[in-house]
Amino acid sequence: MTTHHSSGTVGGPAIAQERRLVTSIPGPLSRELLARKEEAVAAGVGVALPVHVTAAGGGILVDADGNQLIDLGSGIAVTTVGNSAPRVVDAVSAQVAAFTHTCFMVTPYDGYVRVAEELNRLTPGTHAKRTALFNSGAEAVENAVKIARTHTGRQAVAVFDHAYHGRTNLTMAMTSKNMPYKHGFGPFAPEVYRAPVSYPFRDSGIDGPTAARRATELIEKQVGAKNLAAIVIEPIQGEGGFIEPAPGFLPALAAWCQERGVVFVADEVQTGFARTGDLFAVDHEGVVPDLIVTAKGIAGGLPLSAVTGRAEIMDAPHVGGLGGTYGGNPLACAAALAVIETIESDGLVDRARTIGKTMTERLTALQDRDPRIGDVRGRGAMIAIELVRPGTTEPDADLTRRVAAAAHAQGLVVLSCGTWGNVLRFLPPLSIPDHLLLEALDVLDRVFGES
Ligand code: PLZ
Repeated sequence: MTTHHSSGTVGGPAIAQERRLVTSIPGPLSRELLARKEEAVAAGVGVALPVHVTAAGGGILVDADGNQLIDLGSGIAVTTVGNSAPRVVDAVSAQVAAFTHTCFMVTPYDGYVRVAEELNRLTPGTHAKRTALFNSGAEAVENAVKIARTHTGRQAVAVFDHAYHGRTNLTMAMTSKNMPYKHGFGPFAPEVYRAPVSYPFRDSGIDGPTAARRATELIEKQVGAKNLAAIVIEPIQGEGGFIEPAPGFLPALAAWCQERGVVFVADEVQTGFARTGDLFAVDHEGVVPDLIVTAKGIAGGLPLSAVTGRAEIMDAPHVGGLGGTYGGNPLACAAALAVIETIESDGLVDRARTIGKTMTERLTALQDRDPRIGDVRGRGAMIAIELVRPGTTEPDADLTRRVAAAAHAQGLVVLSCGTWGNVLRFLPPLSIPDHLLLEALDVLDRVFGES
């Protein structure tokens, strides 16, 4: 059996697994593309690092100028199995030659049903399950809410501070951060209520069950459990800053939901599919959600998302009530089946844990030397550092921007996140070889020293 992360060349194109800078970043051809982008693409669509990518694989992005950058972003936690992962390339190539689309609601096909079977098998819990497929994370979150509402006959939805659930109208309402996601885009969907989350770095001393009680008491007072269709929560908040709740928070919320007939929905769009060193982040504490929402890493870069959960909840909407033209497109389903096979055959859940251990050790050592790193957190290949003024919890977004820019200039793709924009997050593809991961951490060390 081949372990793709240890080979020298991975991905569709054989890309040498080395960082290489032959121009400044972005180089002249990347700048040319950026100029065209500014003329042709709506200004609202921003870009974090304007390099003109021409190929990618393993832990490397190649740009038009011939630079090779180390990828610590995975296209925001999508290419978990690597870019153009071999099995994905083979499966999608075979599918594209066979047929590209029928619309599952018109004439069904095997790939959709197999993805549903696999998700029913892999997601937490041994109860009878059903799955419905969609295109984007936001679309799947919206459908989870539709399903929870028909099942319960209730309308209210509870979400959390720092939550991110998408950019569609309902999911904008569910997302907490105004800029850039919501500003000027209202009015937003009604019946969405926000509760405080557990954020150990900022509410130290409040344990998980106490934080859960704080949230559920607020929901009981302001909404009423009998009006509540669902609680929707990211087990580790992604865009909000990789906020990992204190132990016991998620189990207490899930138990509260169960006692009151509230549908407990885990949004595992960013945390799912081996990313956190478990197949799903809720597995860490043995939490079994009623519904689980997946996307991103599920299909190696092809657009696919899913809602999976208890059969009696999933089957509540009337026949014809769920769907969409492209949901569960044959190419995306072929990719998802190849992703699942890759995760299982290549031991990628363990690989994520190893990557997490390496990153956490090195970043904690850096934190010991640099008091501007207030917190190192996350699990598996989903690790972040929160940057603050030394000795305080006052966010330092400026330093975060400077460090990210300096890392980019050194050929390191890092992303920022967090309500205050002061969190640097690291989401390497699990196909990154060790030497590249270590080099990336060396570069970060140096960049911090100089910023
Ligand atoms: N739920 C937990 O992380 C997407 C957003 C990038 P879509 N996160 C990346 C951006 O700025 O638009 C996300 C997520 C969680 C839902 C979503 C939404 O997934 O596939 O982007 O719709």
